[in-house]
Amino acid sequence: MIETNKLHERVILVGLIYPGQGEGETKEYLDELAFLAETAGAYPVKRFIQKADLPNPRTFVGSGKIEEIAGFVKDNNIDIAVFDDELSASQIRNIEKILNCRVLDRTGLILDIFAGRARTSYARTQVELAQYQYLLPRLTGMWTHLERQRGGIGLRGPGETEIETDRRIIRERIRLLRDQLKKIDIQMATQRKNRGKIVRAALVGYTNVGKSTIMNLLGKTDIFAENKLFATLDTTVRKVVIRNLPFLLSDTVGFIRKLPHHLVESFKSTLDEVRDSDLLLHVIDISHPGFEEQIRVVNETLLDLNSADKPVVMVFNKTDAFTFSPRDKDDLTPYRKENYSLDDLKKTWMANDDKHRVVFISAKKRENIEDLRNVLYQEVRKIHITRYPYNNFLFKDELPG
Ligand SMILES: Nc1nc2c(ncn2[C@@H]2O[C@H](COP(=O)(O)OP(=O)(O)OP(=O)(O)O)[C@@H](O)[C@H]2O)c(=O)[nH]1
Ligand SMILES: [Mg+2]
Repeated sequence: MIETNKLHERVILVGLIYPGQGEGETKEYLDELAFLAETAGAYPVKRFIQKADLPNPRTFVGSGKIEEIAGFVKDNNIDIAVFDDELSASQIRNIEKILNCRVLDRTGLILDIFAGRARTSYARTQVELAQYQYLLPRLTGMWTHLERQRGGIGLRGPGETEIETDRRIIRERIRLLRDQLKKIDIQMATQRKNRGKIVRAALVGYTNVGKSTIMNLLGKTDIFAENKLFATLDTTVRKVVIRNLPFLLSDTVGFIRKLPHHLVESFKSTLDEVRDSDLLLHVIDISHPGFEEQIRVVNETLLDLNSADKPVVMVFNKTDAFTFSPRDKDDLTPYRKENYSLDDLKKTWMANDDKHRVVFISAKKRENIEDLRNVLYQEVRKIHITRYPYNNFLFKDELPG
């Protein structure tokens, strides 16, 4: 769906600067939105930002701004205006009327990418459910979207009676998809149970941080890894053996800020893999300027998944791409984040402590992978020993005498 009809779609990005939000942060957010748009196959032409306490209830940005955007859209052949927050049905309707082009919000964009990425029927079912749940309250404003959805949806509006019929059809479809997913959930749970007591570790983290690359390194798999958001939608589980210690490692969908709640819900079964694991490998892209916020987002999502209390290994990846601006000797202004070198950072809260183990690696350049394997070995072993207290022959090389 993405490659064929969107390759050359020209989009503009629209975001608000909320009180307390810095310039750098705003840029990062729109960078991410641009990356999402590019991942969906579109070409971001220009960004519009406006300071506001809250989104304008009618048009998201103020009336002057929306007119300015309308002028730009008209003069520059813009196909879609993408907004960085979720829009209501009436906002979509109002804005479409003024801009005279398609309007998409962040959630809609993420759903589009997911739809293009879903490979297995299982992932497709989950995405379809999320799409319908998103569409239901927005039907009146969304007819242009329905029209352009290929496969799956294909409804047309915008007459009121049609909308009522559409609503009924969609509700019915949601019920059906939920039932289907329930059945799959049961199958998956059985599968997981059948894996027995073997220790389970899950790679978690923000999207595009290198989870699949690490999975491929450790699990000798060949998972699709690329510089796009949400390269992975389906969960892969592999048996990994470090020295003589076997465990299961799973790679799954990445998290992102403002991940729509119903999306998390529809991906419940995929994320059950995280819920059911004994150990988390929280992968972080340390070369990303917003990595600290990304850590926060991941931790919040883990909290949502009731998985915040599992043992965690923090894997700081992409050390090869890390850059910083060393501070001038005579510079007396306080240190800024950008002034920290990797060695400085390692002395901050990122230092190893009892609560979490920390490793710095470059999966791409294969640097420090032995460190990662050692830490994994130790952490898996701790859990393994509690499971198989009489089976410690595995570790006889480490027993005294
Ligand atoms: N510079 C650098 N790039 C890396 C490193 N590890 C992974 N990458 C690149 O980062 C991009 C994303 O890698 P993936 O492994 O697909 O990331 P992911 O976390 O699985 O992403 P999603 O599945 O989209 O959530 C790819 O272009 C990788 O080649 C690294 O250590 N250094
Ligand atoms: Mg991946």
